[in-house]
Amino acid sequence: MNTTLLDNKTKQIIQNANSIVFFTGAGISAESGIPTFRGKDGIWNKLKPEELANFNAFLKNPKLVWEWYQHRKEIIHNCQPNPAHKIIAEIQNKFERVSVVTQNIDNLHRRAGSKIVYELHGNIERNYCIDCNKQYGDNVPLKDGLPKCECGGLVRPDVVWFGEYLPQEVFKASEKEAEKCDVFFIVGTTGIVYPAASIIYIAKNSGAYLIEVNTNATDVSPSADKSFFGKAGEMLPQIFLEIL
Ligand code: BJW
Ligand code: ZN
Repeated sequence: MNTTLLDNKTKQIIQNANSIVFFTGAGISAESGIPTFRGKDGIWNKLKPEELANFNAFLKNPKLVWEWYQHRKEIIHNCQPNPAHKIIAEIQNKFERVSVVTQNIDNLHRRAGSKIVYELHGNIERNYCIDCNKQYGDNVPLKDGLPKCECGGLVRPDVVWFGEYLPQEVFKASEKEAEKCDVFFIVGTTGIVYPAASIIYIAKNSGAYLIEVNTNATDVSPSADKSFFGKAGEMLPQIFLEIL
């Protein structure tokens, strides 16, 4: 059976868009095999965020937090971008501007080929020393299992933990993208973590057409102009199949 997903209005709005922003969360990488944070398969059903994703937890037990990130990095390295990441990269030449504002630290948008990617919560591939700020990639020296800089300071993942500021330039640039876009997709996020989620409402208040793609309804759903409930890896390719 040949069913269409898009109503005429949504189709036209997307077709006529100059600038499209994809605001993404853990759900977009779920079909790649990376666990989400919340929900029934979320990693935080088993591990408490306050025990791991904050600076005090790292200072208290750096080995545990470091090993948790190493474990997640290993999972990520064994995963590939899925059709949702790929279609976003594929359409970047079909519109004047396509940008990705992601809360994810997994690098999958770049690996899929997206060129304009704003990482609000950092990137698991990078690390830095908490004392001298020296940047590290994968080459972090370990001393007794602890990630130690040459200055003796602890090295931590370059991600944003609770209570920490988001990278200000990345955040400001994301706000600008949201302000000037025509269509704003919200894909695979609960939209409850701030200030990242505020970008959604900046887009809304600037007049963008909001389209949500999620397996479930979220706090964001009432603000969306259109919601598609289903897997991002199936919904996004289908949407753009009907557009292009
Ligand atoms: C699918 C799918 C499929 C599944 N297809 N869909 C009250 C108390 C304490 C703090 C606060 C408070 N109120 C506000 C705060 C601030 C706090 C906050 O927002 N907390 C809320 C949780 C309440 N925010 C902060 O602390 C931020 N900083 C800050 O505010 O700085 C100012 C400040 C400075 C100094 C002092 C005080 C304030 C920083 C937030 C950093 C968040 N960091 C994390 C960890 C990153 C590193 C890591 O990965 O380890 O970022 S937390 C985690 O949540 C991660 C994510 O990016 C983020 C968002 O999660 P996301 O992406 O939405 O994932 P899920 O799992 O929630 O949702 C997945 C969705 O996908 C679901 O909807 C599914 O249905 C869907 N789905 N499969 C489509 N196949
Ligand atoms: Zn150092």
